[in-house]
Amino acid sequence: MSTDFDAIVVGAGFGGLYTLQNLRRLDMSVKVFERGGGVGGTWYWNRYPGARCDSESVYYMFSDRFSPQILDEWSWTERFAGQPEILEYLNFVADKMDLRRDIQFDTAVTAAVYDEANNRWEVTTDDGARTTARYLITAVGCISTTNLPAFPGLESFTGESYHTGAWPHEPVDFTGKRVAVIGTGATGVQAIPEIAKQAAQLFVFQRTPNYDIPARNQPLDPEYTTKVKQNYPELWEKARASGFGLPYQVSEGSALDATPEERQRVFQAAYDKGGFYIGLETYSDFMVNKESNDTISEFIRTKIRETVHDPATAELLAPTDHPFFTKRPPLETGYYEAFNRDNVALIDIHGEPIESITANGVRTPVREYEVDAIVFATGFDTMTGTLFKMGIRGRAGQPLERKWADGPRTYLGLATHGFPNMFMITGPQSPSVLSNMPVTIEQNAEFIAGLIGHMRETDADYGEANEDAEGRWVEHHNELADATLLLGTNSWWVGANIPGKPRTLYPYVGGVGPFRDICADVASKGYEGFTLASRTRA
Ligand code: N01
Repeated sequence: MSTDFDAIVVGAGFGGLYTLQNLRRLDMSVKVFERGGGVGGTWYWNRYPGARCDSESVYYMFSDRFSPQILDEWSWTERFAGQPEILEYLNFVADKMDLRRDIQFDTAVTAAVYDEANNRWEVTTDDGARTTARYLITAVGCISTTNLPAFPGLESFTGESYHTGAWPHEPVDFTGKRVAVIGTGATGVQAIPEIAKQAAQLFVFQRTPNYDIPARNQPLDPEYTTKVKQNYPELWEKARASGFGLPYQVSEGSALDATPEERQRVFQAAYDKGGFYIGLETYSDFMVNKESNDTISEFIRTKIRETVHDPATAELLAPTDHPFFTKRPPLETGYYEAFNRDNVALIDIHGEPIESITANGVRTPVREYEVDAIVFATGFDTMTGTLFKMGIRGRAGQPLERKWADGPRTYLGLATHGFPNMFMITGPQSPSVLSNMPVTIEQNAEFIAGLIGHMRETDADYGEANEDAEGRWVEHHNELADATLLLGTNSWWVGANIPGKPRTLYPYVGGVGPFRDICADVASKGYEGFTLASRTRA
């Protein structure tokens, strides 16, 4: 078996699968390493009850660029697909395109070292094997390293414990059990209503309330799906040119230009439509204008107060410490209604901090909450966590985590100076998590394949982002970030959920369409900002 390839790709989720296909189109030999036992990435690991996509399923898939046949053959059953259906889709894609033969499952990368003398990457995996390749492409996802906070006594708990991001493959039955859920981000918000239906008693530990928006999920009408399929060419173009990778009708105006009555009507219509329409199709300045943001924040708070019967619980669930959309707003299905059930109680960690995890449950200054199971919905070390775990060493043995000690430094989020021939899918400082991921992933993978194809055509085998181009990108990225309200809110978008992590905006806020235009411009100028050369000794 060969241990030397043209390219090594890490990860077999949306990003890895599309990258593999694009590199095959260049006739390259490719090896994909995947930590999980199957394809799917996020959708392989996140099997918690209620796990569902927050992008509308008809747009959360590969476009015709991957395979017109797959686009035509696959039909979703729900407006927002559940985890099992998305995993089924990715398996369908892998089978149809015969992708598995290049993927080694159950294999984690433990080191990836650039060998300067030979201009190759040497990758070590947890089976002890060493594999080399000219190119290293990381498609490790943005939200793939779980965060389990170091609660005192964590190890002493004798009941069942789960992290939503590493859920067992068999369904977990909470029927008749006392359960604690810690965390109320997008994941907790999806899991809580489902667990509440089974558990005898559910204690929800909340640190920060979110502005949760109703998803309004429903079965998809086949007629609607057919219509979407007929319009796909136009819809994909619109999504690619848009701010968030979705073909929505984005408003240009400020909420402050509307009368209160007009605003109420616009908000209500988008709220009734469900999903992210309320953030994307109403007014355009929520991320940059606090006063405008106050109007929508209050609208959602009012909805929370109207839904939750107990006024004290409603007040705890209504966020007042940050503006709407400065943290990722979760989509909810029956989340607020769950708190109207007799078996569900909300514990505000600010008023009643978690002192420790005990053998029997969770202890606060008020009491010990005895439970049979604890579900940690405590999120992830996003954007950089997985990259840092891979032992990536660039020129002169420089560790990636040392280069990025004060925050990521990238060129277009796709490459970083000092790490030649290494490219990233949805890396920090690219639109990534501020977009509908498949649209962004396609753009990233196509840019990288285009760059490698160009190098091969021009007999270059060494491609590195220049330091000055990187510096200008970081400056541009930060300038845009500074103009928003995002840095003022504690969220994982700015690394605030992980103690000691540099506080900076990790995803690029300039929008999917403008980012695509910038990349196209870079490519049209012979990949301006990259040093492309022939370095390999004969
Ligand atoms: O993680 P989170 P998540 N003590 O970091 C709390 C995506 N996603 O897994 O807000 C007590 O958002 C933490 O509190 P706070 C989506 O992009 C996508 O829910 O930091 N609590 C928070 O409540 C999402 O944003 C889909 O104050 C602690 C929670 O744990 C991202 O995944 C579906 C704590 C963590 O929330 C991550 O969501 C679901 C501590 N020490 C998720 N530490 C799709 O649609 C943390 N918390 C594709």
